[in-house]
Amino acid sequence: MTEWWKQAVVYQIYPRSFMDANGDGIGDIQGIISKLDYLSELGVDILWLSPVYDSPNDDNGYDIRDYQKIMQEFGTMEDFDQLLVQIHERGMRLVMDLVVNHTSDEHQWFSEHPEYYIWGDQPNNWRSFFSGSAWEYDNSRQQYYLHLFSRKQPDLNWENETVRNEVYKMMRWWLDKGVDGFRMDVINMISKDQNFPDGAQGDGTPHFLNGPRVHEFLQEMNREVLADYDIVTVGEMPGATTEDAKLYTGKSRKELNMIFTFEHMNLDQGPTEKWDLQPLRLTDLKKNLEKWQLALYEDGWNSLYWNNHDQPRIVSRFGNDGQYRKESAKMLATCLHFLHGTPYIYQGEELGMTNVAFSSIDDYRDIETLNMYNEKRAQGVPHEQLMRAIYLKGRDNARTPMQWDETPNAGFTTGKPWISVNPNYRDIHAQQRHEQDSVFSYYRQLIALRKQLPVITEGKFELLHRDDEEIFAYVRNSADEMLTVYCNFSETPRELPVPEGRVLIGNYPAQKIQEMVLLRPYETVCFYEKDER
Ligand code: ISL
Ligand code: CA
Repeated sequence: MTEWWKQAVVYQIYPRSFMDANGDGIGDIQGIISKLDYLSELGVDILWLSPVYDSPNDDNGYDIRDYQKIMQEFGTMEDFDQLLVQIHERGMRLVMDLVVNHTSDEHQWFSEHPEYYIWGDQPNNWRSFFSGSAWEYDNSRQQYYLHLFSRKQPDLNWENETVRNEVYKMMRWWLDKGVDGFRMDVINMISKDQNFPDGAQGDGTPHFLNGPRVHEFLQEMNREVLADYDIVTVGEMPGATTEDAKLYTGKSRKELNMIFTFEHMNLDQGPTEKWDLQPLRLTDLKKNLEKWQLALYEDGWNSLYWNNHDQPRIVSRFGNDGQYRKESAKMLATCLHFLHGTPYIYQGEELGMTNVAFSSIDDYRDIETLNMYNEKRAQGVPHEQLMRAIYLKGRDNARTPMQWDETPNAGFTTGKPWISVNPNYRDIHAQQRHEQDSVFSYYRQLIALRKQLPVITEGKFELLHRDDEEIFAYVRNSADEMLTVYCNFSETPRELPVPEGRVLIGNYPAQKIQEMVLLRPYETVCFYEKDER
């Protein structure tokens, strides 16, 4: 089987916020179908859909009630089948979200097969990712069940072989339908230390991240399911190191194709939690990405991302969403897309969409944000301080509706959207695709270049100017090609030596290069050379 996913670019759709076709304010499958031509125009190869399964939506579909039914608000299984055909007709592929660390408490399994879940007579001190204890008391059973996320997301007991076989059967059902792979939600949390020891300050993660049997389970899943299909797999893995990543993605290990690391996403937070804010130091980002680039070069594979439905918008985070919004959006895209690995684009990133700052907490919808706010308010933390953290880090930054045009509600819906649109939609929207110098057109070029120049997929990475706090510069080298990437992460103009080759792409009008390359605020410029021997 060819490793087609190595030359591919993935586009993530968060269906609830992508496009509403029937005016009820909620994105849906027909809405996605209506935008497939837009996605082909962008040039992406793989669409990853956040969950579209039947769910009571305590965590927007990451709490699944029925794995083989489509969420009513999103449409029907006929709509889904039509979507799959339409995607394939355009030469694209479809990756489904696989959420099997937990189900909804409304899944039939929870009432009919309690032994599929994790029970204890006494809770330990683990805290849930969504605030409060990770254990909930069940009156009828007179025991506590484990939920690493919301209390409506009980964790499945992967020690139980029947659970594993049920999951594998369900996966085969989707693959036999023709889907092209899975993004596996928190898949490195499925094996818990069976002694369930307390964690320091309630942090249970050392006892369930990359747990004792996780590799055994993934190898079994590979044998039982994945190996029979020509698909792509990516595991979402908070707390996975490069050493873990080699084990999860090394070829001979027969587990997954790639994983999502969180290390680069955690660099602008303090040691305790994501709400503990800290400015990014560019050298930390560079050194971290360098570590991943080098560790997975020979064996294993990187996924590359700045954004997803859980992260704030990158242009507001590592860029400048004011005066230099377009420049910094393009610069960040370049920096990421020319690394070694498979790039992921999150809906709206290709437009340079930004964070949002709603004035009232009532405008927020995310369970993580709301639980955190309520818990910390009760502890006496001031409202303003919490709102500041939410503006910078809250997950709803990524979940405001996709901005299609300048008509009311950004053309996302004719009704009342389930979450308000970002008020900047009149300036930032998808009609920019008709403009040559737009962020969209720039992403399209980056994606097209990946198909033309093998060095982008294959070249070896080397970091330049490693201690510079403003410039991210690197080279990609293969036997006969060389690509040099210069990125200015600051507003300060800088000069760098002229590399070999011709200018391949940049985000400012071409400069006349003499002694040095000038890097204006958030400028990126890349040089390419091919040895024609
Ligand atoms: O979002 C986070 C930090 O803000 C993480 O703690 C996040 O919850 C974690 O990365 C797991 O994410 C995945 O599983 C969750 C779901 O809420 C997320 O949307 C999903 O991406 C539970 O299924
Ligand atoms: Ca709808």
